[in-house]
Amino acid sequence: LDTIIERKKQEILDSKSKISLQQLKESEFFGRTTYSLKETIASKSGIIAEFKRQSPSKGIINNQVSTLEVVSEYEKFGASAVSILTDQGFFGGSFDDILSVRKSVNSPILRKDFMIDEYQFFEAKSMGADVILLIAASLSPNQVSEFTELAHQLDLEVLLEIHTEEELLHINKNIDFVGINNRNLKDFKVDLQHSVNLKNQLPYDILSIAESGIYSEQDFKFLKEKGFDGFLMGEYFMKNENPGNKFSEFIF
Ligand code: IGP
Repeated sequence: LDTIIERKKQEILDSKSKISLQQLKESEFFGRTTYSLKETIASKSGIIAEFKRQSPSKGIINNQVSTLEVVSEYEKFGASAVSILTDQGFFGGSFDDILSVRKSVNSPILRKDFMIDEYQFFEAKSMGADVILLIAASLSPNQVSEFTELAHQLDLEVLLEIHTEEELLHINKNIDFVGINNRNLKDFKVDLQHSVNLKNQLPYDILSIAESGIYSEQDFKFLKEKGFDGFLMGEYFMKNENPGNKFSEFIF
C-alpha cells in the first residue's frame, strides 16, 4: 500500500500540472446531479460490479474488453452501482474510463482509487463519479472526517474501507457506507469469516458492503445471510472473456 501511495502522489502532481482546479470546476460534469447508491443498494441486487483490467495481486485480469460494453451490461442486468478503477500505475485505469461512460450509464459510479489529496475529489466530480472510496489503512481518522465533508459538499457519497479492528476507529456518523475488505492488502489473503466478525463490531447501524474475494454464488449468499447490504465484486466477472455475460448468469 505504501508503494501505491508513493506512486499516487506523483500521479496527482502530474494531473495538477495538466488540469488546474479551476478547469475541473468549469468542466461539463462538475455541476451535475449525482446518483445515490443509498437509493439503489436495496432496490437492486446490492452488487457493485467492478471494471478492473489488472491488479497488483493478480496481474492482468482482462485487457481485451471495453469499459462501456462491460459497465452497460452490469447496469442492464441489475447492478446497484458500477465500480471503475481509475488508478493508472497499478490497476491500468484512467480518468477517461469514467468520463467516457458517464453519459451512457444511469447508475451510481464508484471512483475506485486511492484518495489522499483534495484535488482528487474535484477530479472525481468532474469525471462523473457519484461515490468515492476512502481507505482507512492509508488515512488518519481526521483525514477521513475532512475528506467526507468535502465529498458531501460535492454531492459525492463516501464508502470507507476497513480491514482491521483498529480501523473501526476511522468510522464516523457522516460516512455513507462501511466497506469491509475480505482481502488483506498486505498479503492478499481472503477471509470471509474475518469480515463477518468485523461487521458484528460496527459501532452502530450503518450500511455495510462486503468487498473482494467473492468468487461464487455461495460466497455471496453467505455474506448476504450475515447481513451485508452490498457486495463489491470484480474479478469473478472480469476474468471472463465477456464479464457482462458472466454477471447476467449470477443469481442474486
Ligand atoms: C473487488 P475482487 O476480488 O472481486 O476483484 O475485488 C474490489 O473489492 C477490489 O478491487 C478492491 C480494491 C480496493 C482495489 C477492494 N478495495 C482498494 C483497489 C483499492
